[in-house]
Amino acid sequence: EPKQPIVRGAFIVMEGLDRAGKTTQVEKLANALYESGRNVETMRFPDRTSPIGMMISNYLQSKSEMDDHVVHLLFSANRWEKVKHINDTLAKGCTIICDRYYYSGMVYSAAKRNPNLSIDWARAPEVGLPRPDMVVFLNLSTEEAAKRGGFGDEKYETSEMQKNVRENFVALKDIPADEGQDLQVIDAGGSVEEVGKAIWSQVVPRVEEVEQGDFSESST
Ligand code: 2DT
Repeated sequence: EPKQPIVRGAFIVMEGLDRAGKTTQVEKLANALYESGRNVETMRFPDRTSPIGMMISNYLQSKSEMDDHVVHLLFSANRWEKVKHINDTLAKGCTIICDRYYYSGMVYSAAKRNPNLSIDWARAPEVGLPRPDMVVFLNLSTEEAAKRGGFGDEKYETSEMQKNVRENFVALKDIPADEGQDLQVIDAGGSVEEVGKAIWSQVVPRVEEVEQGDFSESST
């Protein structure tokens, strides 16, 4: 029996706390989807390869200083410059697995606890971006995160920032807009294999639904 043509690819986002294994799991999931016969592309934000992305990267490496609002808007612009590519890729039936998206955008900027940079302010420039079909949130306890070793040396890799980021991700659940509801929480405390299996069992049914046309064309 011929397979039905795919309506569009699914847009799957992986979010989570630092050291939760996000990047490893993005690769693992993309490989498994590819082996199941699908077209798949991985993306990550920030995309440090564009001129805007290079400005962000310099900031994260403390090679430049920027106002909190300015860098927030650059992170957002770094997503907007990819919108056409995202839409074209999904339209040709290719699934996208994306390492971080605007959930990180809101949560990290607000974690700076700048009194003039609320989570609502942070959300505004993200409004209208393509809405993911599923967001996998890799959750990691503070204790488990500590066991996985120290911080790197980029700007946000401090225990104060990480604590605030965790609190903000939890608080997303209470935002009346749908951010919190988008997040499918998966415990990242297990082995790479265990976490990979948990992700796979959540993601595949959603990818199949989207391929068959069961999605709403929505934006943030
Ligand atoms: P990576 O370590 O994943 O390269 O991220 N961040 C990310 C923000 O502050 N805002 C955003 O919009 C995004 C996508 C998270 C580098 C750091 O950038 C943070 C960690």
